[in-house]
Amino acid sequence: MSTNSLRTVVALVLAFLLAAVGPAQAHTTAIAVDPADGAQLSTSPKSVTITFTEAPQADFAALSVVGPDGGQWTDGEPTVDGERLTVAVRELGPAGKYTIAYRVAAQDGHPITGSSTFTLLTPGNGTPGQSTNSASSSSSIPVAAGAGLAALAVLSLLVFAIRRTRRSETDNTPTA
Ligand SMILES: [Cu+2]
Repeated sequence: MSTNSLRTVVALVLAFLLAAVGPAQAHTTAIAVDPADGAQLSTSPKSVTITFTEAPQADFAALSVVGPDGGQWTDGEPTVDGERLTVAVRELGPAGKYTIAYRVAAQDGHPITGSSTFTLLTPGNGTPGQSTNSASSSSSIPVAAGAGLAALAVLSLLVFAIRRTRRSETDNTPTA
């Protein structure tokens, strides 16, 4: 690979890095969560809905509800309808804190993630579903794509740095 193409690669990698770690605030934000953050409920909600300032992309949407037991309490896949991201919820089980976590892609591609909680005061008779929802682990939601991209970029830079170091160690002839 020539020095010029290496420079091009590095430039591209840096561009990707900047895109990945760029402005954290997306142009779209969630303006409402139902049930509201901190809500105390005596019965199971039928569904969970996140409302955004502008419609997110229909693809890549994830919405999970994880109970105090660690179980996944959503029923089926989430759907995007205009500005609203909704998922049906099973009849809940144990009383305690349930965590809602969501991730959508804005129209400009920015990921939008967030979470909130509600508390079930009276236990229900439901049983949790399988954790097939990709948003089931709230900590892994926000950065999966960005982290992968950043790791790739760092790796590329590392390879480039190693090559350059090796060249300067072995090649002592002037490069003018
Ligand atoms: Cu944006």
